[in-house]
Amino acid sequence: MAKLSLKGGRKMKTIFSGIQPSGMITLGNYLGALKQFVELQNEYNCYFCIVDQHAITVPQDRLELRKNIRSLAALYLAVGIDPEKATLFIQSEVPAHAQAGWIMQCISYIGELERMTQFKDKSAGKEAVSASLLTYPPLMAADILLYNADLVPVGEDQKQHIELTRDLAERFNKKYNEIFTLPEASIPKVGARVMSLQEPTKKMSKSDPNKKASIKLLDDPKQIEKNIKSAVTDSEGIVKFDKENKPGVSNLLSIYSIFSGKEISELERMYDGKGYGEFKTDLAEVVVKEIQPIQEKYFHLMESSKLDETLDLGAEKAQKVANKMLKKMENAMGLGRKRR
Ligand code: ATP
Ligand code: LTN
Repeated sequence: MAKLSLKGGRKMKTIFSGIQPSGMITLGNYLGALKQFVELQNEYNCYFCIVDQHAITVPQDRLELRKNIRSLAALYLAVGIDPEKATLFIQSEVPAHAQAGWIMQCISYIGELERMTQFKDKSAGKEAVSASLLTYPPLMAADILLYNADLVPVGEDQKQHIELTRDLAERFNKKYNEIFTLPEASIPKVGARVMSLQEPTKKMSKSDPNKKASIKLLDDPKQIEKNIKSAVTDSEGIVKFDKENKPGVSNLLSIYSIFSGKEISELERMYDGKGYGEFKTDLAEVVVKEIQPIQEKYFHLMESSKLDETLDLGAEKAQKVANKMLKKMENAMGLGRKRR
């Protein structure tokens, strides 16, 4: 079915975003990225990608990776991504990404790639650092630019990569031909940086080996309750938002605020004089209440044929758009023979 990209006579703006199948989705990924996607799909022409080629910038187990790809696809659908509205696909099934990624590498400078915080964090203290960890951002730029995306919904940690994408797009436009739209990051006001439950000054990450540090979207209610109860707080016993001095409690308050729809100040009032025990029990309850129906849908989807059908169709739709832009890029640079 052709996608109608007109809304009220105006051309609908385009969104692109991706998540790595590098482990089970955490509450951080859900609040920083996935939850926004569901709201945005009604207003924008959306492309949501399972970026498996980004995941292999660090070693992955072959069978685990395959499992994580399917699982992430099912989660996209389970949280409410509607394949009638948005295009959902796997990066490695659309070869234009790697091809355009190479072109973007050719216009990137090593210096600017070495300045990326994610590269510094992921390579710190490692003896063998893959070249792809450094060239990760040009591939990400290719992902976004292939679809002429106007907006890229991501968590705070990806802002620097979007800024680099804009620089690369501008550089290409000036040097070769004005073909790229300059994208903007869309970062949620609350939940853009959910912190680790064990080290609340570090972001919650799906590849953190410490099981108690995160809440995974498929954790069972008991596990969720256990992890929230053992979340690091402080000895003050006052439920108050103070990121500097009370990072643990502030993190839990932010999570609670998004799940309950209540302002942080309202939550502070509710738990005035009550200590952390009750606060944590109630928080676990609101988290479980929202996540449980997602889990039910997830298990159902994993058993149905809808998942593969959606991904097949998604790859087909994405290929059409991406191949067109790739040709434009190659023509602009003089690669191969001129084609239309
Ligand atoms: P990894 O641990 O493998 O690096 P990750 O958990 O950081 O993975 P990504 O796949 O890199 O997750 O990110 C997917 C999306 O989730 C991105 O938009 C990212 O900004 C967002 N995100 C990741 N972690 C958090 C977090 N702690 N809080 C809010 N958003 C987050
Ligand atoms: N780098 C991102 C994942 C990612 C992405 C993208 C996000 C790859 N390509 C394009 C938005 C748009 C991450 O690590 N979270």
